Amino acid sequence: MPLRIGIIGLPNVGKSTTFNALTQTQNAEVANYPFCTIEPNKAVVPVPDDRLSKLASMVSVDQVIPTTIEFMDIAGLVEGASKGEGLGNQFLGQIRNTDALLHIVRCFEDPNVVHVSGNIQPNLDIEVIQLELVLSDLEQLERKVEKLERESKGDKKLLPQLEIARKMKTHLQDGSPLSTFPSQSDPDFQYLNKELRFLTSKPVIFVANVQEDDLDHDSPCVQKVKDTARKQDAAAVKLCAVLEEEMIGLQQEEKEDFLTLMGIDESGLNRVIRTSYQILDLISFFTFNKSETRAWTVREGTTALEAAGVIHTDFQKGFIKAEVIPFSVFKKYGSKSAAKNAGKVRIEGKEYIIQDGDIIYFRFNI
Ligand SMILES: Nc1nc2c(ncn2[C@@H]2O[C@H](COP(=O)(O)OP(=O)(O)OP(=O)(O)O)[C@@H](O)[C@H]2O)c(=O)[nH]1
Ligand SMILES: [Mg+2]
Repeated sequence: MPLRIGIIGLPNVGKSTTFNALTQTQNAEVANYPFCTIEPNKAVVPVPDDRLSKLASMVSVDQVIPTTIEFMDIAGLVEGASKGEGLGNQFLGQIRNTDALLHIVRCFEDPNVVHVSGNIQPNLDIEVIQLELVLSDLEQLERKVEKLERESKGDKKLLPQLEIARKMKTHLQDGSPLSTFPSQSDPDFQYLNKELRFLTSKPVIFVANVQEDDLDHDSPCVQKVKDTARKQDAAAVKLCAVLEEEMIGLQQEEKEDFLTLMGIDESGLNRVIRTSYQILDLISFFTFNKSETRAWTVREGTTALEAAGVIHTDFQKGFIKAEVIPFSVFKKYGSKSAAKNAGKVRIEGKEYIIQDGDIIYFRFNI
């Protein structure tokens, strides 16, 4: 199951522009990856990773299969969206199944692009969206509380869950997101969170969408977005969506020149993807055989046995051991056999904790 990210924000802030750039740029970079749009507003995007293509050239394999992220673009949220006015409610339902939210905030001035409330006030804009998320979660939770009230009459075991659900409801009624609910480790909180997939407990990356000439410094608007992010323990990224769109189709070198010209060292979209990995504690490991090199995504702390299962259940069932070479070591020796001769291929067991950049060969017997 790829990592899923939902894009949210007010109307006309650049969500679809960012989405389009994300889906097309990354596709152009990894040319032989089958780009797929599941639905018009949903796309699976390869995760850019230089190490993967380097590995492929070292082992002379043409087929490169990157790991992926799924992005979902929804229509702009307006005040009242959570109450089901228009299609709002339905949109929020679409992003319940995501792992994180990309909250796009407009920081660009453009008289030709209407701002819903007349002018740009990042703090207020963010509040409007976050309130809608709170209200949507509250609605979910109210239904759950009613259900638990009925069911707990016959099943007293449900009373602790009802109690925590009521506390969560009060928390939301105060306008607070569930990410700040005090008892995060309570098993009933975790159970409810998993079942109802609350929007306000998802990690958030704020994206300040700026105009071109604000890319090389933080405008007051960007500073406000970053302040808000810091207060909420969230991440923040600055980008210019229309510029990212313009970079679609450029060759790697042209792209680098373009970025230098703009005074930045990395495209905003790469940064979005990298930040998503960071906030979700995700890492990549690599495998290769005669026909393909491939990247895989796991959470930090994943064991070799679990990682084997990500590839194939047979790898897990028949797990014998894992041969591990960190990417940096592989790069130094240039091939598996050279690394082996130097005694640099480690043999690890089921409990080994996968490290970012590990190149792994699973030995299994089925
Ligand atoms: N000047 C400028 N215009 C932008 C930028 N990003 C987006 N736009 C323009 O803003 C308009 C709306 O952009 P979209 O990406 O469609 O906005 P959206 O957030 O998806 O809007 P809804 O789907 O209606 O909620 C388009 O005309 C874009 O070209 C930017 O960085 N600078
Ligand atoms: Mg849109």
